[in-house]
Amino acid sequence: MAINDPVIAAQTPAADFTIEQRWSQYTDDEHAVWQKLYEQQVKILADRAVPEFYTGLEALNLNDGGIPDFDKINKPLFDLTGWKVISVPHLIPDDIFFDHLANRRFPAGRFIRSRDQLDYLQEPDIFHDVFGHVPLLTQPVFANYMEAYGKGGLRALNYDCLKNLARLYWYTVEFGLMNTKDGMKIYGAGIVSSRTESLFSLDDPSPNRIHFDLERIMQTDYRIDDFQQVYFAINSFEELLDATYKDFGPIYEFMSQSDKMYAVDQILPKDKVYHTGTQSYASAGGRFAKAS
Ligand code: HBI
Ligand code: FE
Repeated sequence: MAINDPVIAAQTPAADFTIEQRWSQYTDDEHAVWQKLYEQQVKILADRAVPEFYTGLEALNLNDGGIPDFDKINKPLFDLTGWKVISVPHLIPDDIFFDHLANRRFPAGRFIRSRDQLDYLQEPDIFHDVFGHVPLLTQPVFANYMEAYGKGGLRALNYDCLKNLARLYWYTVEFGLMNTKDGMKIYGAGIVSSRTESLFSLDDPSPNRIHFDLERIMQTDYRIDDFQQVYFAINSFEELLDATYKDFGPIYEFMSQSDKMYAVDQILPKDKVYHTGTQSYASAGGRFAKAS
């Protein structure tokens, strides 16, 4: 459950798990936490994120001094790609989540992390969701991918292939990298909203960096408690969208028969490898490593 946010606690979510944002009820300190995270993250990111990310930040004016008012940012966002941001109290059931994405509604947590959680939190707060995910929803091809993902998710429910689809989301929407004319850049929300992983994902010799392969990714395990041990890179958002336009049916058929899974640090003979990681970070215990 999200940290004690009284405005969430005062509401009963609707059937689709939405609540009101009630922007006027954020405290000055909550706005200050957003501003601190925003300034820190934009500084750390410098030019490490894809250009479309910064275009989105500007288009939605997310640097307006505090927590964005969804009623305000939904106007330019809807005009650009037909998406809008809705408020939810916490992680919501997969089927409801997919249905929102399939209808161009992005569920964002209403709460913001506390000052003693600035660096790491498990559950997506408004900074992870709105700073991390929403700017790229202004990019038409990525906006189409997110809708296609939602529709694919609804289908996956019928094949019991949810875990495969969750992996695709994880290694693209959350932790994806992209090859650009200026080198490898970040587009995944989980990275752009993380002070430390923004550096680790591109610079550290530890993780593997491999080219995007949809079916391979759908069978690759992932970690939710620490930096990724593998990152997958695309050449463009068009490549990502094209990969989801083919009929997932046969893929689901095949995967629902086999529960084959590749380990997070595994490299396959067919992989197009950009960097073979040392895995030194993970093998030293990662963020749980004893201070030596
Ligand atoms: N709910 N609010 C919220 N935000 C998410 O990012 C989210 C979710 N429910 C399920 C989910 N993500 C993942 O399981 C996706 O891979 C489907
Ligand atoms: Fe996320």
